[in-house]
Amino acid sequence: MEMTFRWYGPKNDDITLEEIRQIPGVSGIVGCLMDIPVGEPWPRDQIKNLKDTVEKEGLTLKVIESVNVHDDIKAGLPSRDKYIENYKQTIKNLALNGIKVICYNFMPVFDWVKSDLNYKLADGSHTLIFKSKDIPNDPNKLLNQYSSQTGDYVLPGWEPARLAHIKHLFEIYRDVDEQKLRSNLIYFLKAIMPTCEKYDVKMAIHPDDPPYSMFGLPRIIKNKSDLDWLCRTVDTPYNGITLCTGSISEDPSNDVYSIIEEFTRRGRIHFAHVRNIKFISPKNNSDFYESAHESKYGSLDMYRIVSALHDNGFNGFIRPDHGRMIWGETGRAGYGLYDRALGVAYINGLWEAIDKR
Ligand code: CS2
Ligand code: MN
Repeated sequence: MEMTFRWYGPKNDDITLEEIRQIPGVSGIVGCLMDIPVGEPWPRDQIKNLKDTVEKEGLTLKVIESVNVHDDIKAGLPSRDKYIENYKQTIKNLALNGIKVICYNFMPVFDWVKSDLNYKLADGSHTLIFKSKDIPNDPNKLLNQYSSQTGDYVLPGWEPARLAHIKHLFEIYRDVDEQKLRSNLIYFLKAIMPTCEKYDVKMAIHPDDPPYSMFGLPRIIKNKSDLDWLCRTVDTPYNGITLCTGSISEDPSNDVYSIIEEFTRRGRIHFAHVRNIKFISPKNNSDFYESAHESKYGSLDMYRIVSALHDNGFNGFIRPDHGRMIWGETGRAGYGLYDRALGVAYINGLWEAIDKR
């Protein structure tokens, strides 16, 4: 496995590459070009710039998170073919700069949903929390709340400029149920797979977060059978998975350990997001917050998670996922330096111990 760390780029992240390179055991950056509007092809020179910047610090750039998929593709509009061509161009341009894995998701309109990005835990740290009763019916309310909590940062999937057209976005999904969304995903994958194969770039879909419908919009990457369907329907290793332990586990009926075992064995997990979550109360049993990475702080057994990857031959990229804000740090929700660095050290420690068993 190769340990990586997500970085939003010089203009969109307070954390520097100099800081990241000092985290023991991190060799790769998971990067992105935040400023390219969704659907536009990523220019080769801008990718090269990013790669050069990362490599100057002695780090590698082999994973992109995310190349977002335009809503016209997800909704299956006639204009999707144009956006698919752009996506293929982006894959090619990334490949020519050494990128091996592209993380993306197929959630309509939004990326992840939480009810509060700055929830204070008993130890004084701050974290992301999901309480179903605090999710407003109107996503605009959530957008306003996020904007007030994130300051200058733009949350991927919650870009105010794109969501200015939120009515239109909901409109285009009016007749899109799970079945339609599935066929639109397959249409997209079948169209891009030849490019992925030719340029040796693996696609890695991120599970829906949370893994159930939000705001009446369909979600289709929620559990083991969805992942199985995805892998069987477009049956090539280039059609793979970003296994996000937190997102998958947010549905308490998902067994994250057996999902990791199965899809690692099948060679379909190219990228792993390893984080812990803590279910809050037995009554509302899908409410949770994002805890420290260590097993005892959350509801997941991180030893079992890392063992499931290790013992089934995982050789892809891995990163800690969201971290809490600790030691007075402020910044991009979920993406501070300190707690994610602790996550790296912990995952690397588990890996070494398992490896020497
Ligand atoms: C990420 C996702 O921050 C996060 O939770 O895991 O936003 C992820 O980057 C996207 O869903 C992938 O497209
Ligand atoms: Mn994730």
